[in-house]
Amino acid sequence: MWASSRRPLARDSLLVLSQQQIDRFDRDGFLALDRPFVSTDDLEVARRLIDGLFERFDELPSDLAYDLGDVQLHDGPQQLPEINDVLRLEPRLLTTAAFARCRDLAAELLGNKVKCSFSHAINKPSHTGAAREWHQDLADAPHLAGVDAVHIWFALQDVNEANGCMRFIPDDEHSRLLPHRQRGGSSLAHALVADGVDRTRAIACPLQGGMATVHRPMTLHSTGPNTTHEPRLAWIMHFHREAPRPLSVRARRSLSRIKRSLHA
Ligand SMILES: O=C(O)CCC(=O)C(=O)O
Ligand code: NI
Repeated sequence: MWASSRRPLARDSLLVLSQQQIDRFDRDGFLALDRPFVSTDDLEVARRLIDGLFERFDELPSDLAYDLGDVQLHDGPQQLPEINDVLRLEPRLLTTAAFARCRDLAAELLGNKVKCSFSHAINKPSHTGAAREWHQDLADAPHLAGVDAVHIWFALQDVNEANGCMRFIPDDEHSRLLPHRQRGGSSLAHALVADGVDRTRAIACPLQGGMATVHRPMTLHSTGPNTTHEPRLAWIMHFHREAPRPLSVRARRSLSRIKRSLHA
């Protein structure tokens, strides 16, 4: 059992961010939500689907399922198994309350209709010394610089510093994309690690299952080892603002008619 207690969802848990939370996100580049925003039952549904994917880890294509630890592709026990494109591999995730609530959360922060551009899951097996070291997600996708996006790290069980919760370094006016190198300086590693990180400002974000942290692609973050007896699982969703749909020919003609009549 991953959640420490059964929690029905109170009506007032339905998420509406306060202005203070939105301002904090804008200032720091991250936000830890302070209460679960899905019921324990809905959390279990999502957890079961992600668990099912990790049970099939060895059968999944190796370009989607691999180790974020020292060596990306290898047989046997994995240090930090990651599965990419989970919505394509397990489309039932799209119908979960967790997905709907995370999309609402992204829409609140981005202030518009949003699209989930990427989604992955990371397992931290019990008693793994492997940390996901400091990095900026933008280093993996520098072509997305300037895109208004939020990355939601949804906790599938209670997380804290003992099992590897998220830690962030607040953005400031000096924030920029730092140089990154492959983990351990090894060409066999997939994970990128940032150089020159000032860890003294790091903030750990313990969460109950069903809560989430949100961060910007530029915000520095890491997770520590999992020293507990249970694996630590997270489902991560990247949302960006949906581009406005181009107007249809008919709509463009009507618009021109209206403009002409205004200037007539
Ligand atoms: O779950 C982890 O250990 C790392 C997650 C992460 O780096 C991310 O969500 O961008
Ligand atoms: Ni990351």
